[in-house]
Amino acid sequence: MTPHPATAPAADSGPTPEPAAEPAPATDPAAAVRRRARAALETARLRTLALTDCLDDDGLTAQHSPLMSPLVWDLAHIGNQEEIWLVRAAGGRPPLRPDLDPLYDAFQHPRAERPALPLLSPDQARAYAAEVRDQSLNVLAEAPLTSTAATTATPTGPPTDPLPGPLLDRGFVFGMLAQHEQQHDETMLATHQLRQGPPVLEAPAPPPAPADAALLPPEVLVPGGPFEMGTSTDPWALDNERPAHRVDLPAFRLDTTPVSNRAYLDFVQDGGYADPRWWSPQGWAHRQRERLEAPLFWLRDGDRWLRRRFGRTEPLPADQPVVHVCWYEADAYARWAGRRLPTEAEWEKAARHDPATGRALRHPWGDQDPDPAHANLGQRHLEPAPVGSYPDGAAPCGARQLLGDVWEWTSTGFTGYPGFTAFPYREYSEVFFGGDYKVLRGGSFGTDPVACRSTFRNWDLPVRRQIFAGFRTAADGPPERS
Ligand code: AVJ
Ligand code: FE
Repeated sequence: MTPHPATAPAADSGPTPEPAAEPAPATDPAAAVRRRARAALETARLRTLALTDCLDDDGLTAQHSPLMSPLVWDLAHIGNQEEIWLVRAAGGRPPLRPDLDPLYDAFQHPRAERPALPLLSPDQARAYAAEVRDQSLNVLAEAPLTSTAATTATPTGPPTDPLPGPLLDRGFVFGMLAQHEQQHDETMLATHQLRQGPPVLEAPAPPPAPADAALLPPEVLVPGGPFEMGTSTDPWALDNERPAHRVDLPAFRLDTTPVSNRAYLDFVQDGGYADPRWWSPQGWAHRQRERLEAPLFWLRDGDRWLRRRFGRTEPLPADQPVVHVCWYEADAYARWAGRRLPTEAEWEKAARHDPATGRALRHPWGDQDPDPAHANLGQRHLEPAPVGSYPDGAAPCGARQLLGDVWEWTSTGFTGYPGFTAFPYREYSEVFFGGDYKVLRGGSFGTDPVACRSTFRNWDLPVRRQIFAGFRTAADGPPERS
């Protein structure tokens, strides 16, 4: 068996796919934006195709779980969103397939209903996505990519008609669509994990833990004080990450690494799932109703534990971060451990604030783009790396693996920052504000670097376990000496 990367080469796993040189001077900032946008779109498409070309038509049209769409729905939805935003709104071009809009509108059809729709076949969906991509690359080549550029484009597409100027500013809408496709690529990876049947994805194992992993202090102290949360300047940041604002936090302590399978197994073996003291009232009701006894995909085999991962059953690796736990399980574990989940603001301060300069960093390690030494991102490995990995990706506070490996549940519900403005459409974030959704931070091994930074916000319902989510715990810090 020849191991080959399961999915497309990630932008951070070697030379970035370099598109044909633009006939523009190297000093033209628009040319640099175009190159970056084109590379991000191409990386996303290679991954989309890798995740769909590995199954036959039955595997693409089947619904592998009522929680998920058939993969062929994601494929055509990726193309349809790109048509709406890049071809119609940014390019001002006439619609290609306006008849598809209602079929692939996530708000018109819940996931469970999607298999019954008259969807495009796998071949039709591939051809449609490719046709849209041809046009959007033409739009990218021609679009004026500055905030002041006037344009004669007349956006025709639903759901809104935002001004093309802000949409094109520093390539925002191209970055938004690359992130959209990568988000669906992670969703499709979760569908693969839920799918029954022989394995079709392969990837090399992550590197073993570094020598100092066993010597790390269990927690780090983040001193009290203000920091900058969110961003007003990152060109591809999505609306819910904006605007930047000052948040003052008391000192707190945070686990140096995500909670491991070994630590979580202690909770399981201590009877944690049978003791309502550790659970919130809703969490306990949910545990009872669903008879939860361990993370999703764990299997008990006599007195040892196995896990199922992309079609293989293997011993549970004790030193990897726990994954596939819902918010209720994370919250119960934290209470059992005498701790709590971090708030979203605490997580971001740990992942961004540089006390040496007072500046907010784009990533825990600094402003450089992620590379394979920083974090386990981009589907290079199809599992988390051992806790304590990636010393080069450590934050100024000393915490490791804040980006990559597993999404981390926080205690905070999803809402808009002060001064939030929906852009370019309310359905990306705003319609989810104030619901039952909990914020997740940091990204997983399945998240692409383009959709991962210290300001990036993800959210899901507290019962969800099919996402690649784990957590770390926190505690109030000692008061500052004065
Ligand atoms: C940000 C992951 C919660 O999948 O529901 C994809 C991303 N939005 N298409 C989701 C998204 C529209 C979104 N999450
Ligand atoms: Fe979508």
